[in-house]
Amino acid sequence: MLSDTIYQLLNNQVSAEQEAAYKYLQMAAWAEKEGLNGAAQFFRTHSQEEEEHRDRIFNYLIECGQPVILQTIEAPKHDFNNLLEVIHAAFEHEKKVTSMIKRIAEASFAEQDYQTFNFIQWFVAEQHEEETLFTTVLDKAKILGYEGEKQGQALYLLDQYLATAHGNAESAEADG
Ligand code: OFO
Repeated sequence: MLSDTIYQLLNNQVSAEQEAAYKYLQMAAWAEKEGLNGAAQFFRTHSQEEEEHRDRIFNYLIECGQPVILQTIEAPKHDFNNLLEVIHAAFEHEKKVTSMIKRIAEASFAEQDYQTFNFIQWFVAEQHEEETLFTTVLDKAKILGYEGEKQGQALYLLDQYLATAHGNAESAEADG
């Protein structure tokens, strides 16, 4: 049985993960429209990962005998000026999710709900991984000299990098 506070936080997180999936899917659609196939693949993969996160919390609530109540999700932003703006928007969203996950970790620890504290550790690690992924992508853009406005080779190479960025991050994780 979860406390009311922990239940509310986890139930909100189900919709927050769905919201993230929705945002990244919209970013993938924007990238497709711009002919950035690598970026589109990157954001589609990321969107699917968010759906997996949603399901993990959904399942945990069910296992705990708690009702899952889905919330309204606003239509995500769909117009962007360039790929750098999209990557920054995604990174900012990840930082917001990290603070939500941190709040669940803090609340469960404070309440001595060690079962939820243990459950949420996977998300703490995942958020670290995701923030690192976006930092790496932004570093790559900088190295390539891509500043958002200018099209051309740097944008082409960044798009190519994004096509495999998820796979690269996962293998670096496995090696480390
Ligand atoms: Fe991208 O994060 Fe879910 O939790």
